[in-house]
Amino acid sequence: MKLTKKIVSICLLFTVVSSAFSQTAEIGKLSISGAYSRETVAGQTVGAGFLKIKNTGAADRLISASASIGAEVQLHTMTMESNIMKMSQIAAIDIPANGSVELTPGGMHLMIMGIKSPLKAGDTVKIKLRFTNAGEVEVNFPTQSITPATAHNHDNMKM
Ligand SMILES: [Cu+2]
Repeated sequence: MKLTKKIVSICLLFTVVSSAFSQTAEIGKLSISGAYSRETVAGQTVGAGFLKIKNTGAADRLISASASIGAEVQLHTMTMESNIMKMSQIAAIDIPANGSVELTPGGMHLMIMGIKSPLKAGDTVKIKLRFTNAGEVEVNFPTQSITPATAHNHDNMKM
């Protein structure tokens, strides 16, 4: 007797998108991972970049960033002000000694100002980061869709 099991599983893919481009970079004692940017809609002149910086050395600071696709790249933070999220520019982002800093939607981020054409999912934005001690490094920021979650079904899988 043959037993066929019907397995239905739903996979929810949150911001995980594989890319042919490396989103990691190493400079000095810093290692950068999970860098990505978000797609923009027509007419939108700003874009955002997110990443994680891990530090295995002494304290450092991210002091500036630049990208050829935009007029300038600013360092931003988000704060809650009477229930409204407000963005403001900051001069630097501290990276603690033997610690890490994460730039995420809703928190600190890179703001690409004056983008020349919309960022599309699948594109890769190159952003140059400058640190006080570690120096300069260029990082690939693959552009991800702004859809928060993508669902797909694995139907009628036979086991
Ligand atoms: Cu911003």
